[in-house]
Parts: sequence; structure tokens; C-alpha cells
Amino acid sequence: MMRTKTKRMLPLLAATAMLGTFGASGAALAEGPDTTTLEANLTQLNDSGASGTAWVTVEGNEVHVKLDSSGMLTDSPHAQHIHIGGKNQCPDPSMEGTGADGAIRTMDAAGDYGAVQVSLTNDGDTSPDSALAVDRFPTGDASYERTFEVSDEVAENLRHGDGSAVLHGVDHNGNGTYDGDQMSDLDPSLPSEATDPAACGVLEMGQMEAMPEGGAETGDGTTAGIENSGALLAGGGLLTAAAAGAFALRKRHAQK
Ligand SMILES: [Cu+2]
Repeated sequence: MMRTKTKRMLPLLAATAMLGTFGASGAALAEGPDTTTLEANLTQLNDSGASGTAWVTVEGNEVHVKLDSSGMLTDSPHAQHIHIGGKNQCPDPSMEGTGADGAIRTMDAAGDYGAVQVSLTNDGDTSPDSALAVDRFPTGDASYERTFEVSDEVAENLRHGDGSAVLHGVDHNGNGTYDGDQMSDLDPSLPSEATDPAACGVLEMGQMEAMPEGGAETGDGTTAGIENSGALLAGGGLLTAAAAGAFALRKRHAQK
């Protein structure tokens, strides 16, 4: 379990209050009385076939995220974020976007889900600066879990129930890789497929019981960042390689 010394020494009074709020199973997860829990059911955008579930807890500036996804393009990196702002909602999946054949591109839905406020990276920085740090995002379907710190503003937004979990990367033409002639509206060096939203779910105030068993066992982001720094360096060339591969396969797209 991820427990700090402070939590172990929780006064009996607080422990009793915790039991009252969450019941026995909630207390077993060592969440304090000031913990906000959120859950999002992610459904597909762009006919991606992707779906997922996100569980988020916020205590002070510490955020714990668990995010399971399925139906994502295999072996390809998927940027994943918490967007905050706009109407704090996901776009209508049938909205007409600026992408090929009306595909929804990331900025098309900014008025719905706002801007990237948290980058759900595997390691290192989680700020909007890492929104497209492709070498630090999961590939294919993922069972993601991490604990990290956010700014006061982001923590407050999440505590108010504002925010949406968004998964990116859609293989519109079904050829198994990110390609196509249209470039990303976030980074003109990437195909739009690499950044188009694949699934979105609004974070809603949830119940602690919804967190799967073992949910809090592996989320110590404070050491994960250090342990994985070697892997981070090793993965530095991945984005470039992936982009090169995508361009090399463009001709296959043209033959479609
Ligand atoms: Cu995003």
C-alpha cells in the first residue's frame, strides 16, 4: 500500500470519520477525509472503437490516476490528458470536425473540453508542456496508474468536478499506423491521426468503492520518475522513429 508516515499516524478521530464517509472498503484504501474521488467513463470519438475508464483521486495537490483503455491502435503511442475548461464536457461524437471526412481534431472540441491541463505521462513532467511527449505515453491499450503533483489551480478545478479524460491517436484509415496527408492541429510534424481524440469521458464525482482492488499499490510517482529516467532517455528517439515510419507508409494510404 502507498502509505506515508503521516497517514499511518492518522488520529483515531479522523479514521473514524473516514469509516463514516466511505465505509470499510474505502478506509482500506487509506484515503483521507479530504480526498475527492472522480470517475470517467470514456467513450469513442471519431468511430475509433476506443473506450476506457478513469479513476482520479485528489488530496491536496496530490493526484492519483488510474486509467484503463481498450480498442486503442496497437503498438502506437497514445497521448492522454486531463482537459479542463470550455464547457467541461466531451464533444458530440457526431460533430463535424475539420479533419478528413469531418473527423474531429483536438482543437475542434476545445470549446467542449477546454485545454490540456494534465499530461498523463508514464514518467517525468505531467504539465501541459508534455502534452505531446509521445515517447512517455502508453502504447496500445493501457492499464495506466500514477501519482503526481498538480498546481493549486488544477487541484481546485478537479475538486470542483471540472475536467475530462481524453485519449488521443486514431487510425482513421485502418492501416495500422498513424499517417495521412493532413497534419496535426497541435504539432505540424505529426500526422493528424496521431493526435486526433479517440475517446473522452467527463470526470464525475465518484464513489471510492469504484476503484478496483489494488488501485493504490503502484502509484508512487515520486520514485517512479527517478527509476524510469533511464528508460526515458532510451525512449528519446521513439517519436522521431514513429514519425518517420508514419511518413514512409503514406503511400499505402494513397492506395486505399
Ligand atoms: Cu488531450
